[in-house]
Amino acid sequence: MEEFWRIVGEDGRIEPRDVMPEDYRASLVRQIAQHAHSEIIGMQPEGAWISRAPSLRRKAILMAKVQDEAGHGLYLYAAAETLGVDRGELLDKLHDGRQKYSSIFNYPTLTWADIGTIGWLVDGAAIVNQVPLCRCSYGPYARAMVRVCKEESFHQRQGFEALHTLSHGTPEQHAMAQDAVDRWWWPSLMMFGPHDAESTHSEKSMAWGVKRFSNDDLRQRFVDMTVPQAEALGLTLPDPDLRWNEERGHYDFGTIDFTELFEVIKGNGPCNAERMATRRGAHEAGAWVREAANAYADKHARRTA
Ligand code: FAQ
Repeated sequence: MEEFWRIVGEDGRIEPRDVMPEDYRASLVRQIAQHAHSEIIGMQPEGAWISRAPSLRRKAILMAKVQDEAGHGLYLYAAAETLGVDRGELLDKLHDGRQKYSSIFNYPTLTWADIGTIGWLVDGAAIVNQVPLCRCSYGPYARAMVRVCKEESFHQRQGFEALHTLSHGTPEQHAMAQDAVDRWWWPSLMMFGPHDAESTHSEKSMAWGVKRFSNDDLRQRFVDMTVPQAEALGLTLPDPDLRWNEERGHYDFGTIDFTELFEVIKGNGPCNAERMATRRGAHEAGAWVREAANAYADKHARRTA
């Protein structure tokens, strides 16, 4: 294992054929699978608005964004497979609840403004969390993150632009934008996970060079980045305790209700049941595609043999 620690110590990359501790491998499978599942479940809240987008331009943009999320899921399942697991097995674990996906996708998208808000806040939080992962110690995960982050960055800007249009539209449109931000702000802060003191995996993940910054540090970075953007949008963030702290050089913010996060993770969020039912249904409806792809691969393998 000396070689593993040497590479990690020198900020190098661990590659699939390198020797690695079993708990490093298992923890990466857990995190990458959870990340992949989040990408494909994350298609649902926005997908629900493709047929209701307010213009052809907005519809084309949203379709492209949702397809990007599917692509991110594919890179991530492929990265997980380099650790010796099979994506079919990972999907089975998602479907029977043994693996998780991000809490954020268990909230409903009630109006068109939710779509702009997801782009702005949810993709914004995802970028803050994922940019450091481009330098994580596991090569295939780090490389997948580079492209994912570039695409998320575009998603974030399109969300900001959509929300800016609403915020500067009629009073009703402005109110719709404000309502969406009021509902998505706190769940977005929860995406970064529990407080550092309650984060079970952080210590090991940091030692392994998987995590570069703690949950609370990234959450603070997100708040600091987002407050001026809210001002530019002409919208307020629903936190009376949010204020610049000159001494710390950061924004202070109110107390996060982590009971809500843990309830959502346990399956008790507003849309958990619906998201899982839709996911299982899509998997069953796609069985013929997997059968056809396998038959095609077998035919080619026989021909080559
Ligand atoms: N939701 O010890 P920690 C996207 C669990 S972005 C659910 O701190 P860790 C893009 C955690 O698994 C969203 N579960 O864990 C997009 C652990 O449970 P376990 C996806 C959560 O791993 C945008 C327990 O709590 N991004 O999809 C959450 O060190 C728009 C203790 O927590 C990623 O997955 C949560 N929010 O840190 C798509 C990024 N937080 O396994 C569509 C990669 C914590 O012990 C539309 N992942 N838990 O039972 C990470 O960076 C980390 O895994 C964290 C959690 C930071 C999420």
